[in-house]
Amino acid sequence: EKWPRGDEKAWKTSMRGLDTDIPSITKSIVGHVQTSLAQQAHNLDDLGAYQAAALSVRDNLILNWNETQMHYTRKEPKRAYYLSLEFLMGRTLDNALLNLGLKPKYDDSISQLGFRLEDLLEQERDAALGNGGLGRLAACYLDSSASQELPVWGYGLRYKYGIFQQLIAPDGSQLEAPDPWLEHDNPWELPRLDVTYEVRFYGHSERLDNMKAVWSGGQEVLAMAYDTMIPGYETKSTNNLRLWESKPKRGFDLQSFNAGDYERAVESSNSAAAITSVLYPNDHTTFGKELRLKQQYFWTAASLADIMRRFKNLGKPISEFPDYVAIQLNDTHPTLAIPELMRIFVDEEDVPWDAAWQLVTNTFFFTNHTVLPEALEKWPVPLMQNLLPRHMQIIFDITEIVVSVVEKKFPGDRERLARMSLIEEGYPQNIRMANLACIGTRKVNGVAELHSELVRLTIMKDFVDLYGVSKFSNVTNGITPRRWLDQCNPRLSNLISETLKLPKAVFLKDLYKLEGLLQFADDPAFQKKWAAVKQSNKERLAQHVQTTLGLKINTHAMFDVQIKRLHEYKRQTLNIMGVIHRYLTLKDMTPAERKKVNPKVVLFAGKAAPGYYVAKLTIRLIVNVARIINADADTKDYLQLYFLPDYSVSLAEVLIPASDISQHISTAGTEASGTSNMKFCLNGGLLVGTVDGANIEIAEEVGEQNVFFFGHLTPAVEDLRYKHMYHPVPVEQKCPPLARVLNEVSAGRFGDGGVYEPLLNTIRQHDYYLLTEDFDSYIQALKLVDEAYQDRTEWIKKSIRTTAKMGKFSSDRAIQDYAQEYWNIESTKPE
Ligand code: GL4
Repeated sequence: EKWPRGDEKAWKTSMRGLDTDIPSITKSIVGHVQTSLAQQAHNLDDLGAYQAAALSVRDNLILNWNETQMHYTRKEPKRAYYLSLEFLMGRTLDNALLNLGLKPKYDDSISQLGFRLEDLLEQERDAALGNGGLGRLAACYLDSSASQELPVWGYGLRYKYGIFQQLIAPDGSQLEAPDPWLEHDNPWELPRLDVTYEVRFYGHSERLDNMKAVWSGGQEVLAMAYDTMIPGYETKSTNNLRLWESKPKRGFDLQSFNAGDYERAVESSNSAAAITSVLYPNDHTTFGKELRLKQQYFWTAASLADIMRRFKNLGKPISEFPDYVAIQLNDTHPTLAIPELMRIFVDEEDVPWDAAWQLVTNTFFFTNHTVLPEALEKWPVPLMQNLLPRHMQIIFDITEIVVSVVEKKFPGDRERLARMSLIEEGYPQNIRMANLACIGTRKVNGVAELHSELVRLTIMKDFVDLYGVSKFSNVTNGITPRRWLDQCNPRLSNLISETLKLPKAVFLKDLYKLEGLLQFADDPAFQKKWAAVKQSNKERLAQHVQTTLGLKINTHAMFDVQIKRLHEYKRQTLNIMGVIHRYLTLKDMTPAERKKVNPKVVLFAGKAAPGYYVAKLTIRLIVNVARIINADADTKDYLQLYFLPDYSVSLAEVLIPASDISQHISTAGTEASGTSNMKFCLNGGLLVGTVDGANIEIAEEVGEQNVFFFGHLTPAVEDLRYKHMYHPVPVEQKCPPLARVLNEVSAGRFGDGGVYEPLLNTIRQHDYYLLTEDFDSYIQALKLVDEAYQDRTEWIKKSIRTTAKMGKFSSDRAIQDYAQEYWNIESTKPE
């Protein structure tokens, strides 16, 4: 091949490689201090040193990233694209160092320069472009894809503001502040000024013959790419997460400007930038806001244009599109990609409608993440009609496909047809995005066995009847052991490596290797080391709470943790009622009796959606109960309660390794999977939980004797709710201990008499999430937890056995499942 330009030798001798020895690392860091930051040694603070170190690490990432992308371009493998509105990445520096294998060297180099790596890591702000489990799952999947050298790219939005910062007001309630995470330069992204696409909104669509149309007019905005490098663990393979930012197509609207309407000209630029300004802070609820629909289309249109351009560069016939492209829809948020790809094929590429539909349905895959009805996306037809007139036509045309296949298989079954239609009748009519996502994709999956079964039995039942069951399967979620074992719990990772006599890389790449720990579970010397690691993690957390909140935690107590979004179905209310019950029980005891009680620290963290009144009231209750309990001299040695504000990925990394027991106590059938349950167990924490989501599969792996299960099972839930509705029984009768707790709260024992009534009434009245049904068995389970903890050796054995059996829950396993059973892609790496 001919060298493209200039003096080949000049190029080749000047190309730099990775900085992998300490002197070049130090040189690179200092170089960034001098030039990129224009600072000097004498006034460099931790933040500056972090930035210089990050820029130096980024240089290494970029070199690997370039090679990987060039390799993909040359090799032309089939690629998979993960479309997610949320990527909850957390911090990057530590992960990049681990994956590059350069952590010890950077550590040395940074010490030489007079800083501590640990301090620099703390300077980094979380990239918090997600709400909770769904967004964090996407981040774990990117790590696993790169680590397994799979050609997978993520596509999302570059929100200017991530999930809000949570503050606690003096009265205990949640306040929200914006999260300007880009305030300091973000060293982990590359702006791609040359990668831009125009995205149209509004206007009108004129139908031509052959099912085609011309969409014109309206407003056009620009999508510009920002690329984030995703390094694989111990491999050169470095994938890409491409996030789109919206920009006005022109700085101002020339026409309005010439007309002397300056305000209007500037306004158009404001509205374009608004599209990617903020992450919607709702988990499990949809609000039907036009701006959210704009986000969804903006993102899917830019991503598909980009995918299409890459495909066209291959020079293959369009009929081979699904041989080169697989697209995973992370929940229904990117469902507009289905009509958008139809629009591209039919209107722009002249593919006949039926052939286009074949291609589309062979390209997409859909993951459902919840069966809660309030999370099922529906968009009003008039809104869609106005914003995306061409897509509305296409959705109506796809509806015709549904009608004809259902008519053929179930002639005359009008009710079935009404349920399955993409259009829900009403005023206004609504578009059912889950139905569209189902019929427009090759496969639909849930995220844990029970959840996938519920998907088949409930929201997708009619579609199972239509397509057969094989279209609907399961991929149980997973977590990356790099972040959720080695990074967050280096002591445990070291102990495992030393005990198994294996380099860390062996079990961090093949988590089933942890099974080797089983043979050490009964070894007293190992048990002692295991317990010492837990203890030091508890002290690390206590230190963190001390410095951030000024609170003193009893590190000799059992740590009982519930950290997740605040939601009625997750039942933080059950937990706080249990805490109050424990407090009242302690108060009833004599001092001598108390001395026999297992001391416990209960920790909560989590954000509530800003508009979710009952969830916010729960936070307020927890904070105020904590104030009373922690100040009570009778009980404070036996029970402490904390609500840690502003839960984040980084906070989870400190909390999870410190937990003895964690709570996963959703009403059976409501938590699709849960992923923090896996993280706790991987770090040797035990679970108290309901028979729900991935708790079930965790128990299958670790043995039911190592999980504290309680509560009604999924099949009972529907009947119980029915009874509650039509034959309500007062709490006083059904569950006296719970009634006592509710009455104490009502009576103002924890202050604010009266303000909690709306929360308490959710339990006294419908009790949709069945707290009154599960309270007794919950308290019983907690009692078993206490008893088990008293026998510390037995407890440590349980803890070791739990960690040992977590192999299944590596996201490497999950992503392999997607790669093989869904996307049909293969590993490939640069030489
Ligand atoms: C969620 C589920 O609630 C959670 O159980 C699951 O682990 C996660 C990832 O699959 O997806 N669904 C929604 S919506 N938010 C979630 O976190």
